[in-house]
Amino acid sequence: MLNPGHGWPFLLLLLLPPFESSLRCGGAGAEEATAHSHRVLLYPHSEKVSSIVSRKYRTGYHFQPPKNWINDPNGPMYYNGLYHLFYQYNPDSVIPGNKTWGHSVSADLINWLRLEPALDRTEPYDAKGCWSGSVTILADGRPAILYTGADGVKNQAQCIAFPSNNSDPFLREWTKPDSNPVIRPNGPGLNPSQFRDPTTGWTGPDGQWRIAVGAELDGYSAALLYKSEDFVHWTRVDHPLYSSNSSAMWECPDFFAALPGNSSGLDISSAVPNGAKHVLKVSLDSCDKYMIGVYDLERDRFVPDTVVDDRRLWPRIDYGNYYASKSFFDAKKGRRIIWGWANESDSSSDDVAKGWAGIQAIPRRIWLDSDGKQLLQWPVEEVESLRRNGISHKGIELKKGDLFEIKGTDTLQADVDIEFEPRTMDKADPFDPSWLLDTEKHCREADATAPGGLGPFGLVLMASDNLEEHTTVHFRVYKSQHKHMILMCSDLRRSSLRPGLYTPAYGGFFEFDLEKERRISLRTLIDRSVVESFGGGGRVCVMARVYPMALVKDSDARIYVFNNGTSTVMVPQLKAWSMRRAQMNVKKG
Ligand code: DQQ
Repeated sequence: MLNPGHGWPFLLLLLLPPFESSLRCGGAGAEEATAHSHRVLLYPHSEKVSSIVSRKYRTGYHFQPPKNWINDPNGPMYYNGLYHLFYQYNPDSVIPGNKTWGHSVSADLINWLRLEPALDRTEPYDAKGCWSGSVTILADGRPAILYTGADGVKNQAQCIAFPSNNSDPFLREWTKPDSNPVIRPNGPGLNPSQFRDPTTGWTGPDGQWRIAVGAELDGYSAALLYKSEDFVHWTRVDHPLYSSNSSAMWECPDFFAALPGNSSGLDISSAVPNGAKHVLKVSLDSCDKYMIGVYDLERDRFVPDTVVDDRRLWPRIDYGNYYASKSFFDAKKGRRIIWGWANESDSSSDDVAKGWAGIQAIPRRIWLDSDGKQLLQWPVEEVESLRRNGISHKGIELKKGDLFEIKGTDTLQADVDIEFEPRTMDKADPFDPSWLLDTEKHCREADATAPGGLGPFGLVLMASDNLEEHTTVHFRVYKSQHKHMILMCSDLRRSSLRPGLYTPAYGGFFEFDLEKERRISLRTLIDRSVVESFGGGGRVCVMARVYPMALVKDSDARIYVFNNGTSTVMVPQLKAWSMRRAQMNVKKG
C-alpha cells in the first residue's frame, strides 16, 4: 500500500478558499439568452489574468468542432443508419453570438464527420440567431426541425425546416418554408422575449401532434403546449403542459416517457405502454432539473408525482457543469440517449487563445430506476471502443489515510471503473436533510481531507507530483431513516494553481440500499480538461472542467484511490483503461 509522506497529511495543511453559494448551479459562465443579446455571465471570472493555455487541455474524445464557440446540443436523432447531432455554433468566433445550427454525423456516436451548418441566420425572423430546438420524425418518415428564431427586436418565434433533399444520406441542406415562423409569441400572459426551445413532437389520442415550448408565462416558468394536425399549423392549448411559480423561465424543456426499471427507451412519438412514467426536464439556474410524473391524456397535462416548491430540491440530470440537455430515442438500439453542453471554466481570454470553447458531455443512455423515482445515466457502450491497455486490481484494502496509485494507464485520457465496499456500515454518520438545500456547500465544508465515519473515499485525479494540484471525486455515506444517503463530490478547488478559474466543489446526494447492494460504484471519464463521473451506477452524475497548470508545463498527472474515513473500505474491483482519441469532426461536407 502506497502512503507517501507528502500525501494527505500535506493536503490537510492546504487552505481551501471560501466560495459564495447561490441558487445558480452548474456551468461556469453559463450563457444567458435575453431579448436582445446573449451574454456570458462574468460571474466566475472575477480576476483578469493573462492567458496561459495548453494544447493538452483539448479533449480527445468529447464532442467538439475544430474551432469556435458551441453551446446547446440541438435535435439529436438517428436517421437512415446515421446519428445526427446539431448544436448551437458560432462559425465566426470563440465568443457566443451569431448562432447557427452546426451539424455533424456519426455511425457510432463517438467518431464524427463535420458538415456545413444546417441552419444559418438568413431570414428576418432568425436574423439574431437560429436558437435551440428539436427534430421530430414525421409519419411519412421525413425529419422536421423546429427551432427558435430570434428576430433582433424582441421576439422569439418557433420556425420549421425540412431537408432539401431526402435522398442525401447526410441531410446536408435544410429549407425554411415561407410559412415561417410557424408559432409566433402571441397569446395571453406570454413574454415574447422568453419563448423558445421547442421539444420533439408527440401525438395524443386524437392523432394530433403536440410540442412544448419553454416560456415565461405571467412572470413564471411554463412549458407551453401547442397542437397541430400537420406539424406546420399550430394552435396554443389554453393551458400549459406544466407550469410552476417556483421559477421565472424554463429553457430547453425535454419531455419523454420511460418504463420504471427498464433500460430500454421509449419513442414518445408512438403509443406509450401501460405503466410508463413521463419525465419533464427543464433548464434553469445554469443546471438541468427534472420531474417524474404521469401524462394525463384526458387533461393533456403533465402531473408530477410530487410537487416540490423549493426548486433547490429538484433532482438534477447532472450536478456539475452541464446544461441545455436534449434526449432522443435511438431506434437502432432501442434506448434513450441524452446529450448536454459543458461550458469552459477558464476565462474568455483563455478561450480566445485556445480558439475553441464548449464541448458536449459524453452521450449517455438514460432510464428510470425500478421505483420510478430517479433517472439513471451511463456512458453509451460505444465509448468503450476507445479503451486500450486495460489494467485491473482486486481486493485493495484502504484504511484511514491510505492512497493507492493507479499506474499503467494514460492519466490524461482514461476510463476508470471502480467499486468500493465498506467493511462495516456501523460508523456512517447521521444524515441532515438540510444539506440537500446546498450540496456544494456541504462538499466544501466536509471535503476530502475531513474524516467522517464512512468516507470520504474515492479518486484523486489530475494530481501533480507533489499533490499541490489535484481534483477529487469522492463519496461520503450517511445513515438516513430507512436507507443510506450517499454524497458524491467532485471538488475542483485545488484542480489548478492558476487564479481566476471557476473551481467549485460540485456535489449531489442519492438514496441507496447499501445493506443490500454492498458496493458503491464510481466510473470516471478523464479527458484532459474533463472529469466526468457517474456515481452509484449512474444515480448521480457530475461533469467537471479542469485546467491544471502542470499540463502547461508538460508534466504528467497521477491518479490515486484514497480513503480518509475512519472505517476501512475495500476496493473489490478496479479497472482502468487508456482512451484513444476519437475522430472528432473530420470535415466531410
Ligand atoms: N441557448 C440557446 C437558447 C436557449 C439557450 C441560444 C440555453 O435557445 O434558451 O443559444 O443555453
